[in-house]
Amino acid sequence: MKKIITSLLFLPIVSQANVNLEVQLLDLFQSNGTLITAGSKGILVASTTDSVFGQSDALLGLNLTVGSIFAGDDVVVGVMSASALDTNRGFADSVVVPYSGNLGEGDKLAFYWFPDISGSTVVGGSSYGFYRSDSIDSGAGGTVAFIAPATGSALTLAYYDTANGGMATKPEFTASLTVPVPEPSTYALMGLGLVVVGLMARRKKV
Ligand SMILES: [Ca+2]
Repeated sequence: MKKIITSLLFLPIVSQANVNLEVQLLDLFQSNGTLITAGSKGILVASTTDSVFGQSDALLGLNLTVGSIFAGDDVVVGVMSASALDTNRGFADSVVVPYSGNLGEGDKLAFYWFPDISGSTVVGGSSYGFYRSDSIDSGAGGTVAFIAPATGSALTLAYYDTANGGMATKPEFTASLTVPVPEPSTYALMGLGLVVVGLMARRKKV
């Protein structure tokens, strides 16, 4: 009983374990160098146990919703749609991130954008861009890092390309990476896996 009361007392503190992350990434480009279209998707991701972010086929099939996990420990903490911002095009949104489990202060953050995707799943053949920095002049004054801030605080990640007075160059802001299309052998393996799971489920029933 004492334990339950103690946990109840701690509940309000847990609910305050939020951070506000404001993202302003202006002038992001498609793989062909033209500006991204309005409505294309971007995600803010936290790597919760290591400093490595999943790339390439780790993104295949990823659901672009808050809480999705890929590459073992990378968690989607914000989902955004690109919009027209003055004469630029990019992402401007603020997200509230509750810290819990492995997700917390000091986690590295990164931003991915998917110019070809307007739905909610990453499919093979999609191009994407990846951006993060541990120390860069945002163009808005001061140096900011893509690192999850202390509980209860706010962080603005405002990054512009050099054309807008920022420090990011066009190649950094271009979706030059590609999610590979799964090979037929991968599908075969996946099918085999399903058959095995099906057989195991069947055996359990008997
Ligand atoms: Ca990771």
